[in-house]
Amino acid sequence: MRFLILGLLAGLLTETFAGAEPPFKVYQFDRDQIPRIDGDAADWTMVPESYAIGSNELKDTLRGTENDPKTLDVSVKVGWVKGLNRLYFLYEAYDDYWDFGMPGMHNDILEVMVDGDASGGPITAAVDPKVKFRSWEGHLMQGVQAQNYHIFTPSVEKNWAMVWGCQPWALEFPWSNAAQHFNFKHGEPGRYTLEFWITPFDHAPMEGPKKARVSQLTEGREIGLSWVVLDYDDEKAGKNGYRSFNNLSDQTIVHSDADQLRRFTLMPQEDEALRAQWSFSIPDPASRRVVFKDESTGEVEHWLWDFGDGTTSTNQHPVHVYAEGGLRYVVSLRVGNASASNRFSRVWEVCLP
Ligand SMILES: [Ca+2]
Ligand SMILES: [Ca+2]
Ligand SMILES: [Ca+2]
Repeated sequence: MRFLILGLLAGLLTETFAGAEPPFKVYQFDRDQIPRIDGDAADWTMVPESYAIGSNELKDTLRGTENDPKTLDVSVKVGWVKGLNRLYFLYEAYDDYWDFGMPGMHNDILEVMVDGDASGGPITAAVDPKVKFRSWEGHLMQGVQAQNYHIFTPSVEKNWAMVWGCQPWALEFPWSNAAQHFNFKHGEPGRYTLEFWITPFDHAPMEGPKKARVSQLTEGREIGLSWVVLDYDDEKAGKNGYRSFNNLSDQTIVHSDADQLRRFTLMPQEDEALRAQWSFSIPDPASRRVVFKDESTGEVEHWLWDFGDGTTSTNQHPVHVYAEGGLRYVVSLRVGNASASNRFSRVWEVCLP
């Protein structure tokens, strides 16, 4: 009995501890700074080093060993863009033996698992005792509510990744895109750069993207995400012959179980510039009542709305009733603080009967 209680307590403590780990950060790119997927990392230099996740965070959970940067040294940065449901990645790696001479799974691999709504649960059938792993039923559930990408690093004479499940369409544009840069040959040491984006799905069935539900990425939200670097260093080692299993999670089963993913926060922009922005709605056109919503960014201290009918407001989110109908209102919002100001207008968008 005492052992049972101790066991339960240890379980609780472990769970609390895992849950208490601070989340990693996903960098928010401005919409005019979206990375170009070309294998050139120059458009990531603005991302602070506090966003980089290095080899020191990885452990070989199969062998219980620390990563040796002389044989493999990697860095990953993850980004997002408000309004796009995509996760952007920059993967920079040194390997003393790049292994990509075979057409199948034997290849240096970055394995990325993503659970866009952080629901947890199975990624593959390996964790569901009700479903036979190598069965058609198992195949149809894999990758549906959280996805696992085996990304071939480098990919030569094969598709850029394998998505472990029934949704190979997720490897196609515009659901994903990838570009790599390297100049080593098979078996050589060297540096490798990969840029890619993937789309996280709450539901990604075999039927294809029309039946899929894309995860909605919003500022401040936490997602489930993790990766494992499978370091193959010799083609003679054969199937599953990787030298190390470099895991960002402390659980090997993370490849199949979204409960074991790390938490990542979709961050607001760093040092956000002062920029006026707003939206509006007209719930009942006949009343000519317009609901304005301030969406400006930066340190706003004051607002000045010009409704285009000769009236103004200094409220942040004003509601304005137009005396006359019209199709040609120009509405603007000027925002400001002690050192800067910015204006944003919408021309002939507010239309009333
Ligand atoms: Ca680029
Ligand atoms: Ca999910
Ligand atoms: Ca290798």
